[in-house]
Amino acid sequence: MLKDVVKDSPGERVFLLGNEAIARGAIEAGIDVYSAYPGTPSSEVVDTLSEVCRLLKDRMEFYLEYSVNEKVAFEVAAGASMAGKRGMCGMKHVGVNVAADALFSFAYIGAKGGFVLLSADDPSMHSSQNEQDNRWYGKAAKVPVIEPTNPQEAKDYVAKAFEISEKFESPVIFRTVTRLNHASGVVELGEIPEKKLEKVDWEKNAQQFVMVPANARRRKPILLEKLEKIEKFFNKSDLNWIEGGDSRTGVIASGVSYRYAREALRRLNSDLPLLKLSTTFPLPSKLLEDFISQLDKVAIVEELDPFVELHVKALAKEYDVEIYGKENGYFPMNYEYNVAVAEKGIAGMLGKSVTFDYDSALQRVAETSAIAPPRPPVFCPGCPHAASYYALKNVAGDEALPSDIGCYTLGINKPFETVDITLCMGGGFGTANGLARVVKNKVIATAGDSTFFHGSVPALINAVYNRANVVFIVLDNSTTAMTGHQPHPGMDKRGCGEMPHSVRIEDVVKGLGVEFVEVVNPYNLKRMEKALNDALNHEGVSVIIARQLCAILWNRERKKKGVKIKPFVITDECVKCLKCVTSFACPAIMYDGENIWIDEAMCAGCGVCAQVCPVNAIKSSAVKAK
Ligand SMILES: Cc1ncc(C[n+]2csc(CCOP(=O)(O)OP(=O)(O)O)c2C)c(N)n1
Ligand code: SF4
Ligand code: SF4
Repeated sequence: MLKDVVKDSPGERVFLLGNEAIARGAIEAGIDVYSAYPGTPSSEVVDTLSEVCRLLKDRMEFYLEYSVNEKVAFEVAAGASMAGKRGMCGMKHVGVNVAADALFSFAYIGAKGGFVLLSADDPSMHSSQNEQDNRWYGKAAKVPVIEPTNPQEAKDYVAKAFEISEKFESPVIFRTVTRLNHASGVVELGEIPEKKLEKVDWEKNAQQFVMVPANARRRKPILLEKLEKIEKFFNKSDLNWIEGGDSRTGVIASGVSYRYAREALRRLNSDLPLLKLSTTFPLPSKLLEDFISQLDKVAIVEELDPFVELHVKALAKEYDVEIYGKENGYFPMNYEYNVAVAEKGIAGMLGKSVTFDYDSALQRVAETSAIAPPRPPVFCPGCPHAASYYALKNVAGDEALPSDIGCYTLGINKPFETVDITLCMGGGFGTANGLARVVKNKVIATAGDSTFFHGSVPALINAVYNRANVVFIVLDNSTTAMTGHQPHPGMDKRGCGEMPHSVRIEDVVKGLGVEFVEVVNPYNLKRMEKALNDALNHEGVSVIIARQLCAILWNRERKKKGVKIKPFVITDECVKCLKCVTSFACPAIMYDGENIWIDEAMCAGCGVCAQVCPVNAIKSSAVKAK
């Protein structure tokens, strides 16, 4: 809880979420700058620090911002580091793809003040479009990677990451996974430093900071030298250790898989030597060699790719040790691990049976899930995106409908089916550019407001410049809803509570020279449909900004102001045609096969269903009461 994150009582043990522990680690490390673009499972770190930034202003001053995207977030923290300050940035795994251009060159430049990049990976894709193993980014960009294995380490290792970054003048990737970000555990608190965010004089050093080829060529050997030194350091680092007994059979486990492997060994009543790895790049070859040289058999437990396994295989050529990993089928290549996965693989190596019939248990879970009513995610009652999609569905024929990532991706589902493509953030407007050149159909692309700022603007510029014939709809609910309602440049909020200068989407669009720009409230279905028809008749780029506050925030806002939400009701005039259920499907509208009614506790009072009803049977309770 937030109160524990800011608690000034070193030594006290508190219960923290993994992401809160990382936030506390950043405080104890005395960060100067934290920048982030939200994304599950990383978001609670920036959201927590955004509160902390205000609460600890007088004790531990730092600058926090929600950046427009991950690349900018990376560059904000890198800028601070180049000035000698401690900079940290946070993002989900795919965010690192966005920031990668800056990451690769910053590795050459190197960190002056400590620099830590939090990469929150999502094995099993709980909330992601893919499953990628960002340890490869360390190897590809030549940047050290450290991985905590529980909430205590999640806190403690932030400061260690900064120390490593400063000692070797290198950015450090702090790689976590969902099971750690969203797990809770007991964490012993350290000290909160007393510091002000004091500005320093900028020290020019073009040879280091300006990556023209001549300088980059000079920096490359320096980078390689650093890696060698870091590897030597990691060989002796207290982030890694060996535990367990003496045996010619052992286990290597990295990141959270160490915790699964440990528990699996306990269940198997086996005291095998276990090498815990938290420095996954550069891998500590000496430590690994010393370990495997004593073994006949070794199991490697790591989620996702065979990252450690491939390295150990290369080392093992010198030794007579059999490797039990992913490549010979003892451990899976995909999805997140758990104790069962670890136990099965280790038991397989030992030729033992598992201690519990995991397969039957999983079978029972599957059978039970199959009889539970399906609960697909749905738009909230009153969601403005649902209204936009209803209008779009009414107007659209066979148009191609590329979309993007946000709450509005739910338009993939019935009854809307208005999402034909979701690639990556910004990819909706981007793919629209390509489709417009090769499909006979008109192209209507949708993107949320946060997504617009994040990655859609260059694609919009591209469409204007190349004269594409496309309709772009910005589904502007005035927030980044999907990841927890974080601020973005279009909003009147900033990370640390300061007054923002918000950027109006229509100003951006008009400034780019788009001739057709309309701002519409999608709750007004007729106006939304008219805007869509007009846009479809327009030759060239047209932009509709469908603006209505996210219903969750609208409800909160009204509650705060003491404004009573007036629900809608279905009157006796209802002819049970069920149009509101089958073609709009607001979750506040209930139908039990016989009766149809609106749940007044759920209804947001948006009035869209009243416009959907063909016989005007749905009315506001405010009107009905008169
Ligand atoms: C590169 C990348 N960064 C972050 C995310 C996480 N993410 C998914 S949707 C989204 C933004 C959604 O906001 P918006 O576009 O305004 O749509 P809303 O959810 O408000 O409807 C974010 C940050 C992601 N999927 N990819
Ligand atoms: S959180 Fe807001 S934007 Fe997302 S589905 Fe609910 S109402 Fe719509
Ligand atoms: S007014 Fe109608 S559409 Fe809007 S939230 Fe209530 S039931 Fe749903």
